[in-house]
Amino acid sequence: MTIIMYKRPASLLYLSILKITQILKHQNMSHFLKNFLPVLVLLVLMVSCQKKEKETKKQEASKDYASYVTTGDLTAELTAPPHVPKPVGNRDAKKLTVEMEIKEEEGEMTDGVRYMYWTFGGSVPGSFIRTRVGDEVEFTLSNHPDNKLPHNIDLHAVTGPGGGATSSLVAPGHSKTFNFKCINPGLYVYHCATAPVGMHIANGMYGLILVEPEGGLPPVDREYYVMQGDFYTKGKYGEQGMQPFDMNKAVDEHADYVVFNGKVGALTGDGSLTAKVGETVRIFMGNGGPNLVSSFHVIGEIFDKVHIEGGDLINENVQTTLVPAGGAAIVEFKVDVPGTFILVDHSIFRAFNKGALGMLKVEGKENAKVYSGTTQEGIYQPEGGTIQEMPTSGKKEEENINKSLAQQITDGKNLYSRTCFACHQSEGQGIPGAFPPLAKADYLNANVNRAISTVLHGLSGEITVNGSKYNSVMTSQNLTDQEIADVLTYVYNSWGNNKTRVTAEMVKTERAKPAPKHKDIHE
Ligand code: HEC
Ligand SMILES: [Cu+2]
Repeated sequence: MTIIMYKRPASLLYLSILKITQILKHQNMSHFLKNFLPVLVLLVLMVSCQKKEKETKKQEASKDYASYVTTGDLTAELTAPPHVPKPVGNRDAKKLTVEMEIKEEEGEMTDGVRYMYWTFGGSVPGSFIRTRVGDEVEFTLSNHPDNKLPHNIDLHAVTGPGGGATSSLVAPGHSKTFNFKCINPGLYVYHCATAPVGMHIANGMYGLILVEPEGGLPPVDREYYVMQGDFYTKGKYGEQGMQPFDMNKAVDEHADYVVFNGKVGALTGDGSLTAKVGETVRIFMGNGGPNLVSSFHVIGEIFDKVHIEGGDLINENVQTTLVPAGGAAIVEFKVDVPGTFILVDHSIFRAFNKGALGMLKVEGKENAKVYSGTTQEGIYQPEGGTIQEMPTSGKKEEENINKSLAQQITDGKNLYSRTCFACHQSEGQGIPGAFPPLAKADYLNANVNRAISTVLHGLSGEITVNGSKYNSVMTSQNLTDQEIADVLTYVYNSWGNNKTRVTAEMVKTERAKPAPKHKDIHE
C-alpha cells in the first residue's frame, strides 16, 4: 500500500480516511473490515505514540528549573555593546549577583547632535547580562544621585509581576534589590517601565539578558551584541545642537533616528564589528523599540541559523529576520569571503536616511569559488553595432573641447541633476551620516585631482568633510572626460566653492593614472 510510505502520521491518517471513504462508496462493509481495519488500528496507535513522545520531550525542555538547586555564588560580568560576557559553558547553576547602575548622560546621536540618554550601566543598549537556566539572580538596581528621575527595570526573563518592575522602582541616590530565578532559556529584552514608559524606552533604557541552556550555547568564534532603537527629536535628522525628546513624534511613531547601539555610526568605522574568513559569527540582536519592528539583514550574508524571537526554535538559511519591538533573535553565520558586510534594518530608508546601518569587516583570503567579484565588463550595444567605440574615446571628446566656462557650467548642472543629485542633494548639502556635502566642502576644495579621481573611480573608506566623518561607498560614475569636467566645474562654481575650472584634459591625465585600490564591498 502506497500510503504506508508517508512518514508523517497526520498526513497518513488523512490519506487513509480519504481512501477508506472512497472504498466505502464502492464496496461492502465486510470487505472494508477485513482489509482496512487492521491498518486503521495501526495508524491510531502510531499517532498516539508520537503524541506521547512529544509530551515527554516538552517535559524535558521545561525541566523544573523553578526548584533547581544552585551551587555557589558568582558576580555577573556585565559588558557594554557590542561586547558580550564570557559564555557560561557547562558551569553549574549559581546564585548570580547582578549590580547595575542607572545613569542619565548626555551623548552624541550623530555628528553635532547631542541627546540626553537615560541608560542602564552607561551605554545604549544597557549592559549585557549573561546567565544560565537555574541561576538565581540577585539583582541590585542603583539610581545615580545625579539623576533627575526615578526608574525601574522589567526583565522579560523574569517570571513574576512586572518582570521585576514593581520591586525595583528606585529614586535617584537609592538602590533596590530583588531576586528571581531563570526558568526559561532564551534571549530576552529588559527595559525601564516607569511612566511614561514609552519615553523611558525612547531615551535608551533597554538592553538584553541571555539565559543559556544547560551546557551553554554551542561555541562560536565571535559573539556580538547589537540592539536597534528608534529616537524622536524636536529637530529633524541631523539638526545640530542639543535635541530634546519629542513626545508628539513618538506617539505618531515618526522616528527621526533608527539606529543600532544608540547612535548613528556606532557600528561603522572604528566601531565596526570584525571577523576573519572561516569564522562563525553570532549576533545577539535585540530591538528596544519603543515603536518600530526591525527587518534585520546583513548585506552579502545569509544567516545559517536564527533562533527565532530568541527562543528554542531554530530556522536555517534566512535572509532577513524580523525582530519585534521588545523582542530579540540570535543569528549565526559563517563568513566565507573577505569584505565589508553591512548590517541594516531592511526597511531601507531607515538604513540610509535614519542611521540603521552597521558594518562587519571580514579579513582573510579571497575565495573565488564563493565570490569572485566582477569577472568581466563589456560594452553593451542594444542598438546593434552602430556604436563602435567606448563613449569616452575619439570624436565626441574633440567636439566639445572648446566649451566656454558658462557652457560647461550649464552642461554640468544638467548632468548633476541627473546623476549626483540623488545622493549629494540639490544644493550639494548632502545627507548627514550618509552622503558628504559638496557645498562649501573643504575636502572637495582641497584637492581637485582627488575630486576627479572620486568621480572617475568611485570612493570608499573613511573621509572627513567639514569636520564630519563619512564611511560609505560612492560607485564610479560612468562618464566621459568632458562630462566629468563639466559636472565638477559646475560643483566648484556653485554653493560657495572655490571656482576651480576642470578641463577634459585634466580628467584625461587623471584617467591615465592607475586607479586607487578599494576594499571589496559586498552589496
Ligand atoms: C549613489 C550615491 C552617490 C552618487 C550618485 C554620487 N556620489 Fe559622490 N559620494 C557618495 C558617497 C557615499 C561619498 C563618500 C564616500 C566615502 O565615504 O568614502 C561621495 C563622495 C564624493 C566626493 C568626495 C567628498 C566630498 O564631499 O568632496 C565628491 C567630490 C563626490 N562624491 C562627487 C560626486 C559627483 C560630482 C557625483 C555625480 C557625478 C557624485 N558624487 C555622485 C555618494 C554618491
Ligand atoms: Cu527609566
